[in-house]
Amino acid sequence: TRDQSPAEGTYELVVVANRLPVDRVTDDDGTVRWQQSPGGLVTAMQSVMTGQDGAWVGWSGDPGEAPEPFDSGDMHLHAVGLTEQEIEDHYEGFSNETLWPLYHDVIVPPRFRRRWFDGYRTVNRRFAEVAASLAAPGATVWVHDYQLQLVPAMLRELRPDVRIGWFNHIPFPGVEIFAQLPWRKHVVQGLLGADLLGFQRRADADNFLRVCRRLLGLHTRGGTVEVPGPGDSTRVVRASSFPISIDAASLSDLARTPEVMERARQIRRDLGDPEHVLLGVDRLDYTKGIRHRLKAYEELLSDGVLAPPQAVLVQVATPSRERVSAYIQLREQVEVTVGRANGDFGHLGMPAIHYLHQSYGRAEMAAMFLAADVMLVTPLRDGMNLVAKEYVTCRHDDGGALVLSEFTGAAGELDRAFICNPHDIDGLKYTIRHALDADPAEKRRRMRAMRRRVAEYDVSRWAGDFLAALDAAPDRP
Ligand code: ADQ
Repeated sequence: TRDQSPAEGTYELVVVANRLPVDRVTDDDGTVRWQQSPGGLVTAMQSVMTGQDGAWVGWSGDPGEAPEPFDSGDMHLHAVGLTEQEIEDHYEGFSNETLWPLYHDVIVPPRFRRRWFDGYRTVNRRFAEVAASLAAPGATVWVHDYQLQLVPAMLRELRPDVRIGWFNHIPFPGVEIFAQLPWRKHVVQGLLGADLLGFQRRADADNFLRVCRRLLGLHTRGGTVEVPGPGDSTRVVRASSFPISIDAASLSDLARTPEVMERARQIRRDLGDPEHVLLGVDRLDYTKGIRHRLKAYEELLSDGVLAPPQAVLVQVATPSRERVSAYIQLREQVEVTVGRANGDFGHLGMPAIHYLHQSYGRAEMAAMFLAADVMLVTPLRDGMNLVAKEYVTCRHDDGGALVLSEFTGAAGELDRAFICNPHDIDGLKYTIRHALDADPAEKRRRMRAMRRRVAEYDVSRWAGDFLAALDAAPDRP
């Protein structure tokens, strides 16, 4: 029990993310309970929050008033309420129709609407206020992702005593692209409220530093930005890279269980015991290169290089952002392509492509990874891509082969994959064939090297490195 001003809380570590780490589920008998969300961020933070006095600020996922704060395990969970209109403006609008395409190389045109930015600012302020009310004096606050880029500066204004870190899960674009954003200065100034800005790749951090120089005329030196403060004072903000990872040990253990290994064999039998099983697993998102992958596969079928029943492609496409028009369009395009390929190249009981627009549990995903001879990870742009890391982690048999786009963050670490440029359809076809036909000993060597990398640099290393760097960030308050 320490002396506190009413504006201060008691939590030494506060995580601020778009979503809470739990989902509300309603059981058959109508009772409502909270269940841990499957996402990697939740697992990552659990390893650093265990035994800590930690709080998590996030949206519940439903419109309307926020549920009362509650405790879950070692964490205090504080929900932020969003109205229908705020979900439309802040989340679906500015976050997913403006920032998401802008930060992913404008694969689809970003839409700039003033009302959306107003909503973004209002919601960011609400998150900042809740975080400010929960943080203990001198606490550490870790803000996540592109939905909350204004929070660092808003929070610093309310609570200059806390350490503020922000991590970007998606790419940070080059200055020529970022410059399109009408509110570019607001966003950069929002971020510069932090002590440490974390990015997936060095290149993303460098893009941010260039934006600071070119658009705000700030001075940068050795990965830091000098931010003018009151009078002659300057604050120093560091921008570094921390490639996110997965809980490799627990996934590897899961993939070794007899149940998962038997399920993997069953999946191959269900597919008709083909010689080659190819697999894609993505959120149904235009950044993931699903159309390019299907195009290449369809051409391999029509060239007669691959044919069912010897070869099958399984494409799992998780439902995502289903109210945003670019996603509705993408779904139609993908489903037309799959339908055409099956119509042209399938046989009774033997489709060329098995398409699944569904979510699965971790064990089923691990079994699919174990069953796949070639994993196709072909995004046009991706901050990291955890599916690539999950695939190699499940391959304790050193089997399989990973085809990986050079435009993923993961390609920086998994450079022993079969690297491809998904825009180059001939090149992609060649790389898929190469991954199928390469010498098995060579494939095992590649797989071992990639598995080693992910096992060493796992998600708790990622979170630990970020928090250590935040603790050591240049300007202690
Ligand atoms: P995402 O764009 O969602 O993440 P990714 O990194 O691949 O992309 O993570 C997706 C996760 O969802 C994986 O753990 C995967 O196993 C799981 N998943 C996918 N389809 C599923 C299904 N049908 N059923 C069950 N689980 C499924 C964003 C960025 C990435 C960055 C991560 C983390 O876009 O670049 O790697 O955040 O920072």
